[in-house]
Amino acid sequence: MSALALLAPGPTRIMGVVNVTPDSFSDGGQWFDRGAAIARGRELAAAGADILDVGGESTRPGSARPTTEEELERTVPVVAALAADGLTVSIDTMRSATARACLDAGAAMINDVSGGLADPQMPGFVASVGVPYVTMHWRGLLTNPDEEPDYDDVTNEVCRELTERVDVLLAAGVRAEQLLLDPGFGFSKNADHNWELLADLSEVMSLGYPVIVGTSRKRFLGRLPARTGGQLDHEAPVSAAFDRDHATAATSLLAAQAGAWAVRVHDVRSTREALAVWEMVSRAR
Ligand code: PMM
Repeated sequence: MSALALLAPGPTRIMGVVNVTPDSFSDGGQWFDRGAAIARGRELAAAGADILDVGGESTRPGSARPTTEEELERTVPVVAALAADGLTVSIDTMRSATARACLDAGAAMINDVSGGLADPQMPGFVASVGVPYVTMHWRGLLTNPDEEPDYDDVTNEVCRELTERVDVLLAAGVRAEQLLLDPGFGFSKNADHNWELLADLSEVMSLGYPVIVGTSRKRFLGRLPARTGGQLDHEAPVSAAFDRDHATAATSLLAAQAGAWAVRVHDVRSTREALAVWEMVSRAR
């Protein structure tokens, strides 16, 4: 199968997250041990993940970046073990050196949250290897979690900035068929921005590339209106990351209905079941 056959149209794929990090947003430290990370990847595949997204660097605001050596040590053995099982593996990295080593170890695609901005070698490297490449909307490394992002119209600006990245990548020789876009939920966006983007996903789809949506366990899902004593309470407490899987299944279903190529989630089963409900309703029609 050619590397790009992965991008053929079809039902929304589920990308299961395998964070081999001590400090990720929502599952920091849980799968940091190599054996635990491999076991987690197998567990997500058994739960119905189509792709496993292995990452060795946390994108949490203010977290210290690992060295390339540390990132390689975390990711390469996990990618190699999961790929050897015949599973489809994506490498979540901003570094071309890590992407190269993980492709050599059996990864089938590259997921770059910086859209090629963090490593100037990345666009040329992606052109040379020809594999699918996720270009996420990114406005730089976040140092301060409380910094207020600034947009006049978040969807327009995300689409415009993604288009600028696409132009840079195409100019570097990347083929359009390799590209996937991701609006980057939670990256330099406050809760209102994230909800607006989710409402406007069709505009991101209309850019003409397969789209990945990663809302899983993100902070904006932790503050939902609750019903207390029959009243809607808009100041409901923020729930812990692990409590956000129900909301994630709902946002992932909305993303799938808007035409997302894939949804990136930590808890595969809840999203798999939400998508299966839609599938059954579609069949019944
Ligand atoms: N989010 C995180 C990490 N990688 N990749 C893509 N393509 N899209 C995302 O939204 C995204 C990502 C941060 O989440 P995590 O550290 O909790 O996995």
